[in-house]
Order: sequence, then structure tokens, then C-alpha cells
Amino acid sequence: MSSISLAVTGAAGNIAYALLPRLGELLQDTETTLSLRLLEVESRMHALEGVVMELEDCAFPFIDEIIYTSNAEEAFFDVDYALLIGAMPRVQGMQRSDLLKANAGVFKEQGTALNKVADRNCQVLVVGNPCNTNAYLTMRFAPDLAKKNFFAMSMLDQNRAYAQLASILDISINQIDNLCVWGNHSDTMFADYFNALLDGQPLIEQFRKKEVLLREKYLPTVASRGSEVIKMRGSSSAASAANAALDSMIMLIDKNPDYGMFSIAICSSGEYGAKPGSIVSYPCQFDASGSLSVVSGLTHNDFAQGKLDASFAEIAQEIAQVESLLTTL
Ligand code: NAX
Repeated sequence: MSSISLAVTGAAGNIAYALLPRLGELLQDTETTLSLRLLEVESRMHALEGVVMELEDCAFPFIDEIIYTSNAEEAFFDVDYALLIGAMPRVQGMQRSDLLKANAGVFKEQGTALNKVADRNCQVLVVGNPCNTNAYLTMRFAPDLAKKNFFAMSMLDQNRAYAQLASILDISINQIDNLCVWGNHSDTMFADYFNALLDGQPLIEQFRKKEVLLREKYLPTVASRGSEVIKMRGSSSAASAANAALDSMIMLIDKNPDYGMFSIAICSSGEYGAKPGSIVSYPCQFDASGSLSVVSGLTHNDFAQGKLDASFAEIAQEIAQVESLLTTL
């Protein structure tokens, strides 16, 4: 009988509400149980208590215990995985620098707490935006944990890319492989159709004549999908974000090379020209020993390389901005 302990922050928020009842999907067998730690800000503890009541009412046999708290050290104590969803939202009239600063405070505190009390092999996936920079901050303030264990989520962008590519080219999602997202989780990210496969063959070779459509429709549609959902729903993606967070967590827990190439933002060693030490979305894959690395040997034409460079530069610039804000915290 094994047990996984998982902390989820922002646990009374919209994404968590869609995610928590699906946590059973993370478990490989019926023997594994889950110790759940839910973190919220003090003012949302009442709402969180309601969420906990609902989880209890699901009578999930795999849930060992649920600890809910507004104390980061209590939530992160000895955890194997931390899913950092909670973040300061951008409110109307707020400058991006104010958002970065507010979140710098949150992720500095959470990185510090993880450093102090989490399991030394804890894996941390950041969803709360701006997720690449927030993951960078968490890692920066958790120097005793390995840098390779910090991630930001780009799976939602990947899932959006699969769905849009299939729809625009009138093919099935099942026919596509190796479609990955590079760079920042922002509208500069690049959903690389050049390295994608269709039925195991380079997709672009079969759709050369549609390249204008791919550049002018597919790429902007994927990049602006989050804003479009906000326009229609009145709030940001929650069900699809929860779904992508579960997809990412399954990868991190299973470490299965058979899943092939998938998108996740990891601490860069400078692969493909990104700033070393920044958190960058790349095509990644597990090897047979369960170690995750950036897929090497992919090639980019000038157009694609330009997209990558722009997104890598944006990440580096956000890091520089947040580093200067840290001195004022
Ligand atoms: P909600 O506003 O519904 O929930 C966020 C929750 O986080 C709130 O209950 C809030 O009290 C809590 N929170 C804030 N600061 C906290 C702290 N220091 N410790 C613990 N909890 C804290 O937002 P939701 O829709 O759940 O989205 C959460 C985050 O995900 C946002 O930053 C959002 O921008 C981001 N997203 C990231 C995506 C991605 O692909 N990486 C896509 C979806 C989403 O936009």
C-alpha cells in the first residue's frame, strides 16, 4: 500500500473546484492512497471548508486524510507534490508590474515554506499566473530542492493546440503526435506545428499548401484562446485548466517514456537558446530510468526560431523585472 501526499493551493478557487473531484485519475492502482493538503488565504477558509465537505461527500476510498489550512508550512509539510494554483488575480486597472509584485510576495513565501518543510524530492507544478515567472520565484526561494523538480504548466496550451490543429485541418486529434508548445505561458508561446506528426509522418509535408492558414489562423487562435474563453464565460478557463493540470501531474507521477513528447515548462539549461535558469516550456520526454529531459535535435526554420526567440526573451525580461521588484518586497 503506497501513499502520495499532495498539496493544492488556491483550493477554494475555480480551477481547484474542477480538479479536486478528479484526483483519483492520478493514482496508478487501487492500492495507492492520497493525503491531501489544501491551502487558501485566511479570508477564503470558510469557502474552503465547504469544498472539503463536498469532497467528504464524494466518499472517495483513496483519500486518506484532508488537511486544510492557511498556513503554507502546514500545507507543505513532507509533501511529495505541490500543485500551486492559487495566485493573486489581476484586477481591473492593475499594471502588470503590480501583478508581478503581488505574486512575487506569494511565491517567495511558498518557495521558502517548501524549502523548509517539503519532502526533499518534492515536485512542484505552478499553474497560477504568470506561471513561468512564479515557478522561477518558487524555485529561487527553495534552494535546497533540486531545480529539476520545478515546473510550470503549458499543457493547457498544448491541448488547445491539438484541438485547434485538428479542427482547422479537418483531421482527428488521434492522428496527431509531437505537437508541443515552446516558451512562455502567454500569447508569445509557440505551438510548433513544424515538428508535429500526422499518422507518424511530418504533418507539415502533407499540409504545405495550408501554411498560411496555420500561421494566420491556427497560431493566433491558440495564443488568444484563454482571452476568448474569458470573454465568453466571464471568467478564465477552469475545467480545461484543471484537466491540463491533471494531465501534467499524471506525467510527473507516472514518469512513463511511452507517453512520448509533451509540453511542460522546466528549468532551462539554455536548450535552444533560452536563458539558463529560466522556466521555459519545451517538448520533454521521460527516459526508461524516469528522468525527464528536453527533446534534443528538433529543428526550426527562421519563422519558428523567431517565435521561440521572442518568447524566450519575454521570459528573460519578466525575470529581470521580478528580480528588481524583489528588492522592494
Ligand atoms: P480563482 O480566483 O477562482 O482562485 C484562486 C484562488 O487562489 C482563490 O481562492 C484565492 O483566494 C487563492 N489564493 C490567492 N493567493 C493565495 C495564496 N497565497 N495561497 C493560497 N491560495 C491563494 O482563480 P482560478 O480560476 O482558480 O485560477 C487560478 C490561477 O490559474 C490564476 O492565476 C489563473 O490566471 C491561472 N491560470 C493558469 C493557466 C495555465 O495554463 N497556466 C490557465 C488557467 C488560468 O488562467
